[in-house]
Amino acid sequence: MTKGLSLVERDDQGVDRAFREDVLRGLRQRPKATPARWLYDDAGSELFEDITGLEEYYPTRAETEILDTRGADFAELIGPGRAVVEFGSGSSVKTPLLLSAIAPGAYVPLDIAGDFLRQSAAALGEKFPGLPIYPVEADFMRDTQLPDEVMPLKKLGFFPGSTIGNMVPRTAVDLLRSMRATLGADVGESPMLLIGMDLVKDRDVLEAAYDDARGVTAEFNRNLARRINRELDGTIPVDALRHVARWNDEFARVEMHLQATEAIDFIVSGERFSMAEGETIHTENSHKFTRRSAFLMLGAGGWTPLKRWKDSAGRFSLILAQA
Ligand code: AVI
Repeated sequence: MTKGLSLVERDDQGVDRAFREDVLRGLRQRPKATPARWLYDDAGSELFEDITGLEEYYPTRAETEILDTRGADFAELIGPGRAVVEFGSGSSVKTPLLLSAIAPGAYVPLDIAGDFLRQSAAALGEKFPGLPIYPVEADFMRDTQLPDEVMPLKKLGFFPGSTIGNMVPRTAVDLLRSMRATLGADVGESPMLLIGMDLVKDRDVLEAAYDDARGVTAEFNRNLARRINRELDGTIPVDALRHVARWNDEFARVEMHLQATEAIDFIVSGERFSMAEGETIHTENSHKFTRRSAFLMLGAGGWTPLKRWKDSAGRFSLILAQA
C-alpha cells in the first residue's frame, strides 16, 4: 500500500529552486563549494548504490552487519507498532533488516529523488505486503509534515549510512532539531532516532573509501557537474574536472573536490564563472566521529543516546537515541 505527497518547490522550467540558488551561490564564493545533497539526482543515487558495493567502501557492509546481528536488541529497546520515518531513504536496502526486527506500524520513506523513492517504496511494499507505506518526496533538511495516517503512531526516525556526516556540525545540529520537530517531539511525543555514524580511523582506509580503484566515486562526483549542465543550462567542461578525495584531520572529515586540470570558463544559468588550473569546487564533506563527538552532536541536537553498537571490525557505529 503506497501513497504519494510532493513537497519540492520547482520553478517554471521544473527546476528545483533551491538547487539553482545553492549552485550559483556556491560557484560565486571562494573557495567554490556546493552542498553535498545535490549529488543525488537519479543518476547520482544510482552511482551511490554502486559505491555501496565497492570493496573499498566499508560503511554499508559494516552498518548492514550491525542491523543484521542486533535485531533482538532493536526489538527490545524500540518495541512494536512505531511508524518508521526514514530520512533520505534512497533505495532503502538496509530498511528490511530493521522492519523485520521491530514489527512497525507504518513506514514513511522520505527522499528528494522522487522517482527513485517511489520505485524503492514499491519494491519494499512487495516484501512487506501488510505494512502501510507512505512515501514523501521532500527535502529532509526542512521540517516536514508527515501523512495524517501516521500521526496517531509513535515514531522512530531512521537515518542510516552516516549521512549526518555529510553536514558541517552546525547544519547537522539544525537537522537533528528539525527531525525532532518532524517526529513530533515539540508536541509532547517522545520519538526515538536510530542513526548511523561512521568512525574516525586510519587515513589510508578513509581516502581509499572515497577514491576507489574503479573510479565509481569519481563518476559520482563528476555527475554533479553533468547535472548542473543539464538542469541549469551549464557549459562546464566535465572532462577538465578531476576527482579529489582527501582526509582533513583538523575537521575530522574526508573532503571530495572537483579540481580543474586546466584554466576553464563556463556558464551556469546565464552567469559566467571561471576556475584557475588546480582550483577546486568542494562538493562533499564526510565527517567521521568518535564516541564523544557523536554523543556531543546528538546532545546539541536535542537527542539523548540510549545505546551504541559497532560492527565487528569497529569501523562504524549505530546509535539509538530518544528525544
Ligand atoms: C551518503 N554518504 C553517507 C556517503 C558518505 O560516505 O559520506 C556519500 C559518499 N560520497 C562518496 N562516497 C560515498
